[in-house]
Parts: sequence; C-alpha cells; structure tokens
Amino acid sequence: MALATPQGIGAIGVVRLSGKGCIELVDGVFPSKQLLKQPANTIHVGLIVDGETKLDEAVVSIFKSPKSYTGEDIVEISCHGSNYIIQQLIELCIKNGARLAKPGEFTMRAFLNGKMDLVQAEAVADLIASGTKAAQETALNQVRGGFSHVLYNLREELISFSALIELELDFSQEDVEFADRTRLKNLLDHLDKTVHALLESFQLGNVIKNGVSVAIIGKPNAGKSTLLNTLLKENRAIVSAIAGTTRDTIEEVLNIEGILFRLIDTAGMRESMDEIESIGVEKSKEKMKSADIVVYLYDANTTQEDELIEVESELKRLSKHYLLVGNKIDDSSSLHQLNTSSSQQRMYISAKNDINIEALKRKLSKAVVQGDVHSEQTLVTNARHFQSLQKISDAIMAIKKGMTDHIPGDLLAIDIRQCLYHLGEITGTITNEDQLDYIFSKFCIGK
Ligand SMILES: Nc1nc2c(ncn2[C@@H]2O[C@H](COP(=O)(O)OP(=O)(O)OP(=O)(O)O)[C@@H](O)[C@H]2O)c(=O)[nH]1
Ligand SMILES: [Mg+2]
Repeated sequence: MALATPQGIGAIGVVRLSGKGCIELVDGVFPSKQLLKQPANTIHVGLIVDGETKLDEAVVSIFKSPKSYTGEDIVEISCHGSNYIIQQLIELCIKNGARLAKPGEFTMRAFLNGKMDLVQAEAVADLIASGTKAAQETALNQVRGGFSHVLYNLREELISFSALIELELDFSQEDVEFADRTRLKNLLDHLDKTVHALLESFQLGNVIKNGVSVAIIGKPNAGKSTLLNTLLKENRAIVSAIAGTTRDTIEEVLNIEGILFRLIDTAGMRESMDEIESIGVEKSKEKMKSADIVVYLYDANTTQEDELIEVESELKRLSKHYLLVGNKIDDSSSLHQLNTSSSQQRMYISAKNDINIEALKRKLSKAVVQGDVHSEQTLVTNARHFQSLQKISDAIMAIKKGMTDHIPGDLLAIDIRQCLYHLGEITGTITNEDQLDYIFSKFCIGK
C-alpha cells in the first residue's frame, strides 16, 4: 500500500493497495457497500470509517487479478487530499494488515507477474520523469513495448537455431547439419544490424532523456550573456559593456523542439590578473570540454579569421559538436567588411536585436538530431540496455567468427547461448534479485 499521488495538499489523494486480501481489507473500513461482492473494474462512493470515527467520503476503485496494473487485486482509494486524512487512512490500512510499499514495488510486481517486461517497466519510470514532448513520446513508445518487441522476435529466432545446433551435437558422430548455416548467417546479420541501430540510437535517446549541454564560450564582451538572455527571453544574466562582467558560469534550461538544452553562459576567455576572474576562466574551459555542444561567440566586427581558424582546430581536436557564431551584425558601421556567408558550422546573429536567433536554435537542434525525433523510431535511453546491447554485439561477432573459422558445433552453441543470455538480460527474461532491487529502487513510491 502506498500514496500514489504527491505528498502535500491536493484536491484528491490516491492511496493504492495491491495484493491478496486488499479488497477484503478495504471492505472492513467501507461500510457503505459490500466490496467483496462487487464486480471488477467498478467504482464506489462511500464513507471510510475507523470504528465509530468517520474519516472521509471517498471513491473506491476495484480491479481484480489478473486484469490490473500489477496483475494482482488492486484497490485505489481516492480521498480528499488533506495531509491529515491521508495520514489517518494510511495508518488505518496498516492497522488492518497492510504494509507500506517500497519505491517501484507496484511496477516490480507487474514485472514479476508477467504484465510487462523489464524494458517496459523501466520506461514507466522514464515516463513519470519525462519533462519534454520528445522524452514523453520515447518513454511511452517503450512502455507500449516498442523496443522489446524488436528484440523478442530476434531472440525467438535465435533460440530455434540454438536448439537445432544443440540437436546436431546429439548426432555428432554422423556429421549432420540441422541448422541451415546460410539462414543462421542471415539472421545474425539482421540481428547485428538491429543491435547496431539500437546502439547508435543511444546517443539521441540519451539526449532526449537527459538534455544536451551547450557551452557559450568566447572573449569578454562578445555578447555571451546577451545571447543567453535572448534565447531564454528573460534577463537572466547581467550584461554590460565592461569586459569581464560574467565571473561564474550560469546554467539555464531551454526547450527547443521538444529537446531540453542546458545553456551555459561562461566567463569571457582572457588572461586576467584578477583572481576571481581567472577562476571563472578556468571554469569556462572545463565547461567547454564537458559540453555536448560548444557555441563559440565572437564579435563579428572585430574578430580576425586567424582567431576563428585557431578556435576551430582546437574544437575539432576535442571532437566537439560546435558552432562559430559571429555576433553584433546589427552594428552596421563595420558590417560592409564582413564576410557573413554562413555554412554548416558558421552563422551570424545579433544577440541584442534578436536577429537569426531562431536559425541558431534550429542549428542547435540539428546538431543533435538528424531528421525527426517525433517519429516512432525505437530509441535506447537506458544505460543498462546500452551495456547489454554492446555485449550482444560482441557475442554476435564471436558467433560469426566461429562460423567463418568452422569451429565445432558445441563451441558455436556456447557463443549463441551467451548472446541469448544478454538478449534476455535486457527484457528481464534473465534477471537476478540484486539487479531488480537496483532498478526499482530508482522509482518513486506508489508506482
Ligand atoms: N550592437 C550590439 N551589441 C551587442 C550585441 N550583443 C551584445 N552586445 C553588447 O555587448 C556588450 C557585452 O555584452 P555581454 O552580453 O555582457 O557580453 P559577454 O560576452 O557576456 O561578456 P563577459 O561576461 O564580460 O565575458 C554589451 O554592451 C551588450 O549590450 C549585439 O548583438 N549587437
Ligand atoms: Mg557575460
């Protein structure tokens, strides 16, 4: 049993109970109706009582095994969302034999009862945590089994091959081949391709789930803080004509086309005698190294091409996604001498006058997303899945190599079993208790 809605005062609070006897338990504190006699999927209004004391008028929903979220009997009590009522209700349930659920326990039970596989269960947590459209769509796709489905089918096929190869072992004297090697090779190629596509999707999946960090780097007075403010459409950072205005890094999030960007305004890069400013500059360098994307902002009116070439080669050396952005193109006094032709990595803006800012946003999102993120594309967003996929990929390589080298069937069978093991690890066909505890401990209570 757990409170399924957030702590604190709300219009309603939902206390959820799952497991054998939960309907009977609530029946005991709900005299208005005989809940035990009510059919599944029905709701009932009535008083919740603790002996003589009336606690609240509530709505009780009944779900019966196996047609429920956890696969067990479930009762949900929607009461008025007062801290006092909820606390009393929880204590009343405990007094009558319920115990508090652990984080994620409802979903863990759903998994253990075969209502969903592990990928789906993990996606439930992602769905709850999703803060953008893209994150929500990706998680929902996985909750509905998009990802598992692909792997299930391939695993099934590989299992049948594995069985045929094991069968060959029983006839090892007779030198027969039940498993068609060409078809096995085709299956492995297909599996390999699928696994690689999934592995590659991780970068985007991760971006969608965790956001992309964008460091705005450049010399003092380039207009970095102005750009941050213009992107956010608010006066977040102090802007002034004094070089060295920003001392510390400033981070804010911005949602561009459904993806979360973490924008980082930094202290302008220069040699400084000022102790605090030097610390700021060091921090800027660190941010530049750790960011997913670096926006190098410069004053387009005063900056020489040599500087840009030098910066560009440094960013390439760090293998960064980057944009070189010339600022202050509104300053027409020197505009005529500018070569403002833009390319994939270069563009020109005015941070102060909001010129080309939309184009900059588009370039940022293009730097991480090729094509449309809102498609039904299957994305890997979970580091655990990524690691298992890498192991599957290694195992496929081993099987393929074994086949080219014509290794004996029993050794081939071991490699295939290894591959099947890692496939099962992702969807939860093969799990151990520690792993489950770890996965579900990251859930919120009541889910
Ligand atoms: N004309 C013009 N001025 C701009 C533009 N963007 C910024 N400025 C001006 O440039 C000066 C410096 O802007 P900031 O945003 O503080 O520059 P910064 O890069 O954050 O500077 P530091 O924090 O010192 O590193 C301010 O006077 C801004 O008004 C622009 O697009 N056009
Ligand atoms: Mg600044």
